[in-house]
Amino acid sequence: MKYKNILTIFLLVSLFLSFSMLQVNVLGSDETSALSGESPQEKIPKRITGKDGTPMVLIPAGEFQMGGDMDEANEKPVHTVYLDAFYMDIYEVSNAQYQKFLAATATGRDPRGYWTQRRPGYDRPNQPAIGVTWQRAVDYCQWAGKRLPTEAEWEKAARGGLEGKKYSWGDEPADETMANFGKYITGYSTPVGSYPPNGYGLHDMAGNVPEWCYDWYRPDYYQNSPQRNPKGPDSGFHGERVVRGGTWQSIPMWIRCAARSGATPKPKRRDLPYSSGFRCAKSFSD
Ligand SMILES: [Ca+2]
Repeated sequence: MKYKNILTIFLLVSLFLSFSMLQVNVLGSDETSALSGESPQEKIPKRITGKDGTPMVLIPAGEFQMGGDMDEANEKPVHTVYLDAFYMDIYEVSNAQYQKFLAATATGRDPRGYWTQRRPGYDRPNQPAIGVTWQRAVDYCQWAGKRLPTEAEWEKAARGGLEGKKYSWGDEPADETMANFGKYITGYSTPVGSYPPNGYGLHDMAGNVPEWCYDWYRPDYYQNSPQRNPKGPDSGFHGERVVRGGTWQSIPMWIRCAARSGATPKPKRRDLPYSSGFRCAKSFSD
């Protein structure tokens, strides 16, 4: 009888330990992710916080289909691209964050800006910074221990893990519940994160403010771009850098994941209200 009791206790303890280990595994899979294809044993965090205090999410390593097969020649051909794992800012950089950068760096101010002056419609702290030159965006990212995303990284992130879909949420038509777009006359940018996230948890990859990428812009780049970790051509068409995602003014066509455009890195003052904001990326290996 005594022997039976000991055996029962032993079995109960074993069951409890097995259950606990199962729970640890399940919890662990929510917080970390295997670096697919490279080192299945290695666990890396799915979310991190950048030096500027903003959350970033892991975009896993792997292939995706880049480009579009609509009428736009600069999106063709659709081609397979492999990217190493990287982190992407969940939100566009806000006025408040950009202000912190200006205050913390030698520059201290940016006379071109829409963040230090009262500009009704654009100047709230949680609205995205706009009118940022490409170089200032690069400087901000560096200050925050990050970098601008490449065009390929931006598009993979925008697709949110979906393949061959038109928008960051899928093929459903764009409407006012999904993104800030189509408000050409009366609209403004909205506070970052006002619309639902995509499959990777990223907000405003469609519309709100357009976003600088690292690459020079060339309409024909996809004809001969590298298959692994492309970083853009050596020079830009009319000296332009890539801008992605469309704006609060865009028609649906221009907030598609594949839609490409370029802009002069240092916009003219009169174009500032319509020029770019940005978000940062970070290599997993950094
Ligand atoms: Ca955007």
